Amino acid sequence: MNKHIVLLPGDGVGREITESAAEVLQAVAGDFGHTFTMEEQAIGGDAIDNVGTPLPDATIDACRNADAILLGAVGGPKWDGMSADKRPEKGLLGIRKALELFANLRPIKGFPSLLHASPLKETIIEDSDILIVRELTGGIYFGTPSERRDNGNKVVDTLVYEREEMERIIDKAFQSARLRRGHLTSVDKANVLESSRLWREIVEEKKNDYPDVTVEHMLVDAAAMQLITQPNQFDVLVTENMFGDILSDEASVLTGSLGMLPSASIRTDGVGLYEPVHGSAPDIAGCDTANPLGMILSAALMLRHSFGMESEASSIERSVRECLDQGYHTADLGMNGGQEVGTRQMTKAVLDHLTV
Ligand code: GGG
Repeated sequence: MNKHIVLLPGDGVGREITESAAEVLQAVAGDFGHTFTMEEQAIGGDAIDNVGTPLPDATIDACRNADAILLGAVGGPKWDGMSADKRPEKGLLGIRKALELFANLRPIKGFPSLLHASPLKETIIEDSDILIVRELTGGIYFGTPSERRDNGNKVVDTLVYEREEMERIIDKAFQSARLRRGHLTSVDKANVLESSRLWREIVEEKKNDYPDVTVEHMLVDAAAMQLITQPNQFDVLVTENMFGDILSDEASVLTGSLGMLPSASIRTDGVGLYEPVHGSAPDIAGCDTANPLGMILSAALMLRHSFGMESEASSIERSVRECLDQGYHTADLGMNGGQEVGTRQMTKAVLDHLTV
């Protein structure tokens, strides 16, 4: 197959890890007889510096015409003082919105050889396997007004959701649960928020369409606690934008490091965007110490979800598992023993362990 991929390295460690993923993808293309053409475009702080806006039109156009998009990370203290429309994160939120990528799938899958690296190793399960389905294009990250008033002493953010925005993500979560262990946990704050009460009503309506899926509701504060204390009760967890952002970062402790988590941002059809859950880690940018595995695993998700290349995706995931089993680890994984390696060496290890 011939596929065209847009690379959006972004800021901080984004460039290093995007290069790693691109190399792995080219190796997989060679192994399986595909041709992947790749084109780089600017986003985030990188785009602000070079073009004056976090999301240039050329980036949106290229993404619209691509078969899939791989994004590194955006943000950094360099742009902290910028006005709201000149912040790197505006580029990330903007591309998700422009492409209507409303469903963010964040698989939380443990690698057995990393379990001892987690600060919660006493409570986690050997084979943690949770899918967090996060609504990605609505809620408080997008509502207007979002501004300062009274000389900056009063702030307003706005949480808006349309019923349809909730319905489509809840449907996606039910469909995902049906393909997994058949259990859906819907997370909200229905004791306080009107938006959560509508969310809960919709889940109740929808559950009649999915009789093979068991459903429970959980308040977000309880979910935050139980993700850590009883993670094995969860199969698919669905929630709105901000709750999903926070809970999925929290859930990363189950895998040993935020650096391990991939994500897919998709719509019902059309192009998908794949990125690691972690941010730009500006403190280690350019140091060759960033963990590239969240990004490499995002490339595997891309092969599976956007291109239907199951064997190719599995070959990457197998290689990552093999590398970790052999003790290769980046500094964030905090393992005792084995070989601590940098971004480049970890990428090379993954390349070396690829099998068809
Ligand atoms: N690769 C993820 C990334 O760059 N995260 C930074 C960020 O702005 N996150 C907010 C979000 O994912 O909504």
